[in-house]
Amino acid sequence: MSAVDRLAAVLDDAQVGAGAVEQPSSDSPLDLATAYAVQHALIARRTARGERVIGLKLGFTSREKARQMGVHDVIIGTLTDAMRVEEGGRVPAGRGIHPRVEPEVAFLLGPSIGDPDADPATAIVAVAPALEVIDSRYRDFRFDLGDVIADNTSASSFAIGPWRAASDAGPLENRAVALEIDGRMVSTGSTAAILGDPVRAVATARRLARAHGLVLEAGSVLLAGAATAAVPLPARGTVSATIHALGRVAIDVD
Ligand code: OOG
Repeated sequence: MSAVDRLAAVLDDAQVGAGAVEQPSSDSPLDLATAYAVQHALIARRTARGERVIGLKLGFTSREKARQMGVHDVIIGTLTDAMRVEEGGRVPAGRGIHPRVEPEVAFLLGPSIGDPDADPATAIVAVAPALEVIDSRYRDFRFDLGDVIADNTSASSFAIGPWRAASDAGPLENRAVALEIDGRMVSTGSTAAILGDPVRAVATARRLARAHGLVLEAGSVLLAGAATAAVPLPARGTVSATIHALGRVAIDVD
């Protein structure tokens, strides 16, 4: 087994068994190409078990998130159908290692995503509020850039609220975002925190996907990255994200 496959197996087992592992960087840092190769090998293990890739996600598109984690480059990860929780659905709190939750904007992409000459914004078919549960497989939720890329950007699960057609969603560049737990406000922000305008996530994802061998195709979901710092997922309760004039999405943790 190659070093890449070995690390993918360690991270995969850590996710399945909900046990934290040592950061590869504590030995020697992974370069970008190796880190993405590990992520690909990790996803190949999941698809071999029957999971289907349904989209991509960006990480560290907001300064607040980058500051929280001490990492400064935008990264890209892979979403599978097994990570998706139905809107209003249940997330078992005990399944993760040290899960956190963050409010996001989700995009549903259409055919022009495959056209390199098309304006990336025209690839957005629909927009929705989303919640992402992240759960680093590393001890103490600590990592460097290579570590977190290899760990599929901490992706754990996500829920997407009602889709709204892009044609009537209006400009997204400065909408209030609220994260609530059982009706208590735990975090607030603006969609402006996501690359200045979350629509920019499409061009960024296209560039990163091309650079690192990921596929962004019509029908894919794209999570644009968190609008606020992440908060610990509660042991139980209702977590919701609301984006002004776009909608609300909730999950039940128990
Ligand atoms: C990495 C994932 C970051 C985001 O939205 O910025 C991310 C992490 O913080 O563990 O998904």
